[in-house]
Amino acid sequence: MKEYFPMISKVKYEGKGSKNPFAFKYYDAERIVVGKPMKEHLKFAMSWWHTLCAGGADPFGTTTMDRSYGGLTDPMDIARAKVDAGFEFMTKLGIEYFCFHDADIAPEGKTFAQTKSNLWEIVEYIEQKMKQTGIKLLWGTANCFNSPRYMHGAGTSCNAHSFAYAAAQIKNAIEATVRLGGKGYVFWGGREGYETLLNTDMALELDNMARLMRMAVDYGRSIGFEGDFYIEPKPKEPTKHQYDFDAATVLGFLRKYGLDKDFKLNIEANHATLAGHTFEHELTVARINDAFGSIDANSGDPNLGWDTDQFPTDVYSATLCMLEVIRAGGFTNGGLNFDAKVRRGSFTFEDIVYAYISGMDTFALGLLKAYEVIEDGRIDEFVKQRYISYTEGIGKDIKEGRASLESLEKYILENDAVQMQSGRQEYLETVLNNILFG
Ligand code: XLS
Ligand code: CA
Ligand code: CA
Repeated sequence: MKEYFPMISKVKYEGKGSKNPFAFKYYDAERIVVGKPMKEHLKFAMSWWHTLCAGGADPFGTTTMDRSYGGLTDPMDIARAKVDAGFEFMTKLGIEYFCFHDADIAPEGKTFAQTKSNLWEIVEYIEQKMKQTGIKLLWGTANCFNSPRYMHGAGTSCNAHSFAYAAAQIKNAIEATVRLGGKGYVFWGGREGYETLLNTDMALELDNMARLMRMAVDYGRSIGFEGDFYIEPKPKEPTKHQYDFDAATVLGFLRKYGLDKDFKLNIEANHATLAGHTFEHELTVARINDAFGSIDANSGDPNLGWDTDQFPTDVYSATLCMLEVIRAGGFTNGGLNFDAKVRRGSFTFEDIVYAYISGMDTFALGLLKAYEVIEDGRIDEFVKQRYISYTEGIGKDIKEGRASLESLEKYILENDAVQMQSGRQEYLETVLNNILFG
């Protein structure tokens, strides 16, 4: 069989002293870290779209990356070659999961019936490869944002025919996910937002989006899907205002429509920063609301205001992310999907290998450092002490629901000299640097 990544055989862990660009410096898959192998803490996944499909096109220029897989022209031949290349890549890197959109794995046909048969032909081929390699599906999704039929949205379209088309696509994408044993199904609302309120019935659009999600849950559960449905928040791009703005907004939506039992959140780093939050803020909001599900690991660029989907290399951010994952009890159905693409100028297959090695090493180091932060204990202890006033007296009464405005006024009349304590932010930042670089 044709080899697409001849520059690597099995990528191994060689330790931080290694200068081999095709070796892991921190990711040691089988190393036991606090009771389980690193690979189980991290559950790395390959994104089919960025890794096997994206050609480097941007609004100002054409593709730079050859994704013809050796000059193939027939879309179904290309789709099969992507399966071969993808499984070769994951096997060599030791990546045990992947994620896909329907449109990434199989080409659209002239009719929906043709699209459906293309999809199922490739699903069967993927299924064989999964059996041979033991690689698993993390989550599946439907691409309901690319086609002109979704120019006004999919679930939130003003056009019921577009809504119905999205429903048909989602039905098949859920079936494919179930058939491939996926434990997650993602809704990312690419076109689910608006450009101007002058032409928008926001109430109907949101009700309809919830209706589509309810249909997905009902259908998924009826065919045996026991995993999690996810919403992936993002504030803008492609629409000016996307309905799933951030984790807090999504939680409000899910609760309003009674979808919170079936849905969790898929948090993407770059989307968090576009919403004006940190990655760890969004993860914390998900965790404290029992909605932590899965992660799209990538990063944006502080100098650019759009979704650059870069490979994550920031160990500081990865550490704070992994701290949240640990606090959430680790991944259950979710994992760490590299929703990341190489830069337009990094156009060779070799660059994809470097990118994944770098992303995996970054999160492996982040995992180790997060446990060091916990073991060190200074940060957690500081936070505990900071809220100590709620463990006794009036604070305990507040926390346990025994206080009222009257009882607190009485207390203040007798004790009106409030003593404050420092938040010690600079000290804590030094502690973190000390653990990361000390
Ligand atoms: C785009 C999103 C998308 C989702 C899946 O910004 O990140 O790729 O993860 O549809
Ligand atoms: Ca994503
Ligand atoms: Ca993104």
